[in-house]
Parts: sequence; C-alpha cells; structure tokens
Amino acid sequence: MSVTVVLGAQWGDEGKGKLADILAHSSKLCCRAQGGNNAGHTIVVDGVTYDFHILPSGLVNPGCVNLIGSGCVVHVPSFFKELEALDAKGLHTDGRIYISDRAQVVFDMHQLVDGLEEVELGGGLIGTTKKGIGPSYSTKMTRSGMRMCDIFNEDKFEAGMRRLADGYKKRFGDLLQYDVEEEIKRYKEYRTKLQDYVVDQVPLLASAKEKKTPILVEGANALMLDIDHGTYPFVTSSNTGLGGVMTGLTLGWRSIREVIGVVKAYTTRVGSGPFPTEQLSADGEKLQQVGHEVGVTTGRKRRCGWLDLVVVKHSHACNDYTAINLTKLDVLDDFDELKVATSYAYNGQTLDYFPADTEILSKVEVHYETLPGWKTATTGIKTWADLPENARKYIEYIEKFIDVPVKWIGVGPARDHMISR
Ligand code: 2SA
Ligand code: GDP
Ligand code: MG
Repeated sequence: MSVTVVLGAQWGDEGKGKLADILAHSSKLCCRAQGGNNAGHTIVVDGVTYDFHILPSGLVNPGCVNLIGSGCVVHVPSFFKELEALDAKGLHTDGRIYISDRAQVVFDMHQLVDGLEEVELGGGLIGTTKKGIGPSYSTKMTRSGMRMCDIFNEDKFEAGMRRLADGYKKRFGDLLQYDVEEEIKRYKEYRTKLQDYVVDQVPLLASAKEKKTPILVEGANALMLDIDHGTYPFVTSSNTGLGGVMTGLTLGWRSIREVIGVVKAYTTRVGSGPFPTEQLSADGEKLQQVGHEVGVTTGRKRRCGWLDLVVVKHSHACNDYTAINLTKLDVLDDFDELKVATSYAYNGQTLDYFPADTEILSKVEVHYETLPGWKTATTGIKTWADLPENARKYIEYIEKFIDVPVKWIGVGPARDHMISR
C-alpha cells in the first residue's frame, strides 16, 4: 500500500484541496483523518467551482472512493447538504463516500455551545468557525460524545444525547436555546439514510493494504492550527499534522510514501491569534484582494502577510515533509519586491526556535530578507523553465531555507494551473 499525505503547512487555506484533487487521479481512495466541516477546500475544474467542507476532495474524481475517517467529527445534516450541493452541480457520489463508524457526531448543540464558549472568552476569543468542532472534540475526550455507530443503537443514542443536553443546560442555563427532542427526532430519518454510508474503517483500510491500493490522505486545517504544535489556544481542536493522520486513520506507518506540505507563497490566517508577518498595510490589502482571501466556510476576510519561513520551518520540523507544493505564486506577480521572514528576535535576542508562548510570539521582531519581484503574469505558464527568473529565485530561496524540494507550483486556481517539477 502506498500512502500520499497532503498537509497544510501554515494556518490553512494554502490550496490543499486543489493538490488533493490532482493527486486523486492516481489514487483509488481519498481519506480525511481529522477535523469536520470547519474545513473549506475549493477546487476549480472546467470552470466549475466545488467547495468541500466535511467531504474529501477526492470526490471530484469519479474513479476515487472517499472516506471520512475515525478521527473526524461529522455534523450529519451538513454531510447530506454537501452531498446534495455536489449532486446539483452534476457531481454524483453514489457508492463513493463512506464515514467511519468510529467518527464522532457533531450535534447542533455542539454548534450552539461553540458560539457560547466564544462569548465566554470575551476579548480572547479564538474566532472559530462555529461548526461545533471544539465542543465535539471536547465531549470525545471526556468520553461523553456519540459516535456514528451509536446512531444505529437508538436507545443508547437518545439517552446519550439527552445526557449531553442536560450537562450543557446546567452549564449555560437559558443562554442555550435548544430543544434536544427536536434534534433526536431528526435522527430518526438520518438513521435509515446513513446505513449506506457508515462503515468499519479498519477492515476497509486493511483490505486496501492487501490490494496495494494507492491512497491519498487529505489534511484539513494546517499545522499552525494543530492542537499540540500550533499557536495554542488559537488553534482548532484536532491534530492537523502527521500525528493526526496516524491516529485518525488506520493505515500503518510503513505505508506512508510521501508527506507533501502545502505552502502558500505568502501567509494568511482566519480567526484570532498571533501572526508575526501580518501586513496591516497596502501590501496586506493587495494580497487579500488579488488572492481573493475570503473564508470558504464562514465568508470571513482572511488576514494576510508575507511568507514566514520560520513558520514553515517549524511546520517541517513537526511533519517531516518529503516535498512542497508552493501555491498562489501568481498572487505575487505584481509586487516590485517581496519580503520573506527568516528569523524572529525577542528582547533583542534572535530566536532559533518557534516560540510556544503566544504572548512572546505576538511580541517578536521579525527579520526579513527582501527579494526582487518578477512583474510578469505567471498564470498559464506550464513549465519551470518558463517561469520568470526572479520567480524561480524566490522558489529556490524557499527550497534552500527549509531544505525540502518544491515539486509543484500553483500559478492559478484551476486544476491545470499547476507546474510540476
Ligand atoms: P474551529 O472552528 O474550532 O476549527 O476554529 C479554530 C481556529 O481554526 C481556524 N480554522 C480555519 N482556518 C483556516 N481555514 C479554515 N477553513 C475555512 C476556509 C475557514 C473559514 O477554508 O476558509 O471559512 O473561515 C479553518 N477552519 C478552522 C479558525 O479560524 C480558528 O482560528
Ligand atoms: P485549502 O483549505 O488549503 O484547500 O484552501 P482553500 O480552498 O480554502 O483556499 C485556497 C484558495 O486559493 C481557493 O479559492 C483555491 O481555488 C485557490 N487556489 C489554490 N491554488 C491556487 C493558485 O496557485 N493560485 C491562485 N490564484 N489560487 C489558487
Ligand atoms: Mg480552506
């Protein structure tokens, strides 16, 4: 079995979906290991735009079966809504999408609590997508959550839901406007509908291993949002790095052939938290507008700044990338010069590590290298040799700094706007 893993190397929205779609052509199975419908992966094929949230991007390829793995959290109504939206675009998914019976269920009450917990944080809010991700992973860890397999055990499931709702009612009182019986009622219908989708992932992946099926793992969110290695607490509630792939799917460590880090040619972040290279300036505004940097799930404007190689190096130290896909190079086409962060200093001392303490991170002084722009349109360029010299130099600088080969370069949103090297 050979497994290729695609992971976000920054704060998300690097363009993982686009690479996953391209690689799905040489895969038979595409799996999500973690996260829920907080993710937003946009794919553009033949002029049609598809947005994926909980569904894996491998669905665009008709020859690819897709799995939402055990490490994921699934809001069932959103799952069906997303399938319907794909169907309406002519993308039929029958028999190609499965959910692990061990994945956690995200309830409407988790989503409401997500909002209430944000209010509790006041000025220190995380800026979540309010999709119930944090509350759902919390109830998973306190062992009070419900899993997909529980849906088919009606009495146990309903008792579990009532218990969860009681707990939340005690905590939030009238602030929680929620009727558990309403939600329980809706599961009566889902129980039947879900029968075609819920599977035991362990034999599914074991059989894929036996048949040497090429597998693609599509990471969601990104390393800097990892619950352990990201900018805690301004992170999501799952392990978004390689660790999450190992726990969320049952693939076996020996099968992993390639771990591709997807790096945007600049940096963006949605939600709160320190962002050392953020540009609250005309340059930041230009990146946001040219890059169309708007959240796919919430419609929020993404914060923008220069490429931060300290971040990418930290990300590589955590995930051990075998290759990089540099994306959205074309967004930089019209800058006279470009800055890349190469180190941080704190209290006058250069740091040779990425600080764990977000308070330190928010106060670091950033050291930049300035590189010349190329002032040439790159969208449509198909080969490395045809890229402007300064664009190649920019890429080579990154490659040298992090010591990982840049194998793919994104020069536009469409599937064929990708140079492979
Ligand atoms: P959550 O909802 O608990 O996972 O939020 C916690 C933090 O994780 C961030 N986060 C994301 N960051 C970038 N992209 C994400 N997906 C959407 C997209 C985001 C959107 O593709 O554009 O539409 O706003 C994503 N999902 C979670 C989040 O902003 C919090 O900082
Ligand atoms: P993901 O969450 O990592 O899959 O990324 P998103 O889909 O949230 O955000 C990336 C956005 O950039 C999407 O709108 C993509 O269509 C678009 N995109 C991906 N690669 C490129 C590229 O190389 N150039 C340009 N201009 N857009 C790209
Ligand atoms: Mg995204």
